[in-house]
Amino acid sequence: MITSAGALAAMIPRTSVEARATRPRPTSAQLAWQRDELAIFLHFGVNTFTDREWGDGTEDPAIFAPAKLDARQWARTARSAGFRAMILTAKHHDGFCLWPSRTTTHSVARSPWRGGHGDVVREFVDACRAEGLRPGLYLSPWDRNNPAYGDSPRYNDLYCDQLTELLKNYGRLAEVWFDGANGEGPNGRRQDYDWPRVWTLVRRLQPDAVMFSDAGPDVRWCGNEKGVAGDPNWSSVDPAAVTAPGASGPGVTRALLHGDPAGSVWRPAEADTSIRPGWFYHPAEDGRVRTGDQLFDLYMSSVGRNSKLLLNVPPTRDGLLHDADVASLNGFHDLRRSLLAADLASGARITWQTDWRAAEIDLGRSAVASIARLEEDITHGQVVAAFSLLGSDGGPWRVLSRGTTIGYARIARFEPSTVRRVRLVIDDAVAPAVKISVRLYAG
Ligand code: FUL
Repeated sequence: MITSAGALAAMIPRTSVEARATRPRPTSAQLAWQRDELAIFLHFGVNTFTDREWGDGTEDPAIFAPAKLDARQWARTARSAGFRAMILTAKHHDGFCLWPSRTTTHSVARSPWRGGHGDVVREFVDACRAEGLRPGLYLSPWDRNNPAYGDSPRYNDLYCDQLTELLKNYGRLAEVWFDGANGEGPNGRRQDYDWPRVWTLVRRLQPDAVMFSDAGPDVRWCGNEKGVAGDPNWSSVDPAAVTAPGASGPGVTRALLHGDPAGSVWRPAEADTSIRPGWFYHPAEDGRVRTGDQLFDLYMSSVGRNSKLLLNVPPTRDGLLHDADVASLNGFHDLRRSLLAADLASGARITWQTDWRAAEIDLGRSAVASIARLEEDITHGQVVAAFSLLGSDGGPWRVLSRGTTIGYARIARFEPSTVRRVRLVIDDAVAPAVKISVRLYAG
C-alpha cells in the first residue's frame, strides 16, 4: 500500500474503529493550546522590586515602579523567537494586583507607575494581540495580603470577583492558570477553595479558554518545574487521580507525569520552567540564564514529548526582558531553524506493510539523519504506546530510536546515521493508529 509522504493512513477493522471512537479526544481549545507549542510565562510584580520569590503581602505598593515598562518588547521578543502565547501573573501569592482591581487597594492603582492610572494586564493583552500572540492570565489562589483569605466563603466570593474582572474586561483569553501552591493567609488560616465554582465561572465567561491546574480541567501540570514531561506521556487521564490543585503524593506525581492510557478524560500536560533559577527577576541571576542549547534540550523534553513548553522569562525592574534572556531566546530560535531546517522525508515514497503496524519510507537517496519528528493525528485521540524507528543504507536494518508514546509530537534524537530507507514500527498501541506523520532531519 503506497500513500503520500508525511501521512500514513491505515485501514482498521470495525471493532477497532469502535474501540477508537470511545477514546477521549481534544476540544478545539485544547488543540489550539497544543499547537502553540511554545508559550512565554511572565512572573512580574512586587517581588521584582524586593528581590524575593514569594512576597508576604506586606509590600508597599509604592515600590512598584517599572520606569521603562514596555509590554510590546515582551511580545516582540516572544514572537520573533517563535512563541505563540504568553501568560502573565496578574496576581502572585503576595496578592498585589497588576490591574486596578475594585476588590482591593493592594494594586497598581496605589503605585507611582503611570501616576497610579496604569494597568499592566491591559498593556499585556494589547501587546499580545498586536503581535499575534494568544494571551493568558495567572491569578494566584493563595493570597497572603487579603484579610478575607482563610475565611473561605468570603474569599471565594472575592476570588471569583477578581476573576470576573479579568475574564470580562480584557477580551478573549487563551488560558487561565491556577497555581497549586497555597498556605496560610495574613490571619494564619488556610483557605478551602471552591474549584467547581471557579471552573464554571471561567467556562461561562471565556468558553474558548483552557484552564490549567494540577487537576485541569483542560490542561494538567506535568508534575515538575523542570520543563520535563513524562515518558510515556499520555494526554488522557483518570480524573479521579488528581482532583484539586495542590494535591500531593507519589500517585499524584505519577498521574501528572504520565497520564493514563486508559483514562477517560483528555487533559494534556503543560511543562513549565524558568529561563533563570528563579521565577521572578533577580539581578544576581543575570549570569545564570539558560543558553539557546539548553532551551533546545527543554524543547525536546517538552514539545518533543507530547507536551507544551511554558517558559518563564521574567521582566526586570525596568519592566523589560533582559538582554541576556533575549539573546538566549534568539539563539534557541536559530537553533531550531538550523537543526529542523529541511525535512529529508518530504516527498518520499511511503509503503505500509499489510498488517498496518509498520511503514517504510524510501528517501530515494542516502542522507544523514539525526532527528525524527513523529506525530499522531490527535484529533482522533492518542493511541501509540511504543514504536521503533529503524534505518538502512542498503545493508541490514539498524535501530535509530525506540520510544513509548507519540501523541501530538515525539521528537527523537539519535546518532547521526546515513539512511536511504527508514522503517517505523508501531510496537504497541491501545487502538490502531490512523495517521502518523514522519519528518526526518539532518540535525
Ligand atoms: C509555583 C509558585 O509558588 C511559584 O512562585 C511559581 O509561580 C510557579 C509557576 O508555581 O507553585
